[in-house]
Amino acid sequence: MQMTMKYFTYKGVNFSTVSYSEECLSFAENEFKVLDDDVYIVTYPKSGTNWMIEILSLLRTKGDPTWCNTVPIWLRSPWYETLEGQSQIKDVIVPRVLTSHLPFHIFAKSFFTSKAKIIYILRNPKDILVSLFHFSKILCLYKDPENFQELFEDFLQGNVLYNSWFDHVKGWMQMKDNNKFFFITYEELHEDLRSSVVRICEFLGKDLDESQIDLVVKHASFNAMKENKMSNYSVIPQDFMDQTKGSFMRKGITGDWKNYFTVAQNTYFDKVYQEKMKDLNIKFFWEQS
Ligand code: PPS
Repeated sequence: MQMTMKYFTYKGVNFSTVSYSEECLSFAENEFKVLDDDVYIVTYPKSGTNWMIEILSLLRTKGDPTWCNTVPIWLRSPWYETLEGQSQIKDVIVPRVLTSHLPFHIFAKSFFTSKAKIIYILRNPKDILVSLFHFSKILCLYKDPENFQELFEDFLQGNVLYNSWFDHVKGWMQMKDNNKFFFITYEELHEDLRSSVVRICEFLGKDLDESQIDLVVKHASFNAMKENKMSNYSVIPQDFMDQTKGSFMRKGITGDWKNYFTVAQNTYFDKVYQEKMKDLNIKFFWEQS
């Protein structure tokens, strides 16, 4: 039976009543204590969050997959703003790698006076929309849209969990010149995972040799993660994520939007994109062709 999921807003941002409360969001914003050696993976949903968790897990073990193969991905790097995440954090190995989908304006205040680092991942929003369309059918947090057009409109209006992709990106890009902040696109990871891993190591000050980097690349591949039951969400309860209706590790490709968008939808999306992003002086990977 499909239940109608209820959203509530915290400081103008949509959250689901499953996994979030006013109190846990206020705690995440105002009281959560960021540690100087923390690393945060921050993303708009469906941008490659779990891919980065896997990469950073493997960097910690210098390419040895044992930890990734034995501990669920969400326990290795919990979402610090969720109810579940806040109870899991006490068991996280230090130095902590934590995850968040929060927009810039409600991120942990203590981050800004700490030495902690952020890795922000971006992805072509057209592919995010397609990924989200499928994910909405399997994760209980989301309203399941009637059809693609309904989600298409909601996405462009920011009438979705975590609100507008445009606002998320523009908010976080205020940090782009800060040396505690590193951003990379899903498309760059996809095109050249090895050199992306090398750049991530440089940002984090990690010193892995060539063969260790090769192991990270091997075990963070789409197929390796899809096969790894600790990373493919097959061990999560079905009433939370129902993978009989689709896979979390769905396709892992770039440009899948071309299989979903009509010509009219694409033209409209581009128009909204250009209008919303016109003041941001960055050309992203997917805009270059
Ligand atoms: S979530 O639910 O917001 O945390 O989702 P997120 O992890 O950000 O994004 C899920 C999409 O990332 C794809 N993915 C990968 N692609 C390539 N390689 C690897 N290793 C990989 N791991 C995850 C995953 O398949 C989702 O994208 P789609 O387009 O749906 O396949």
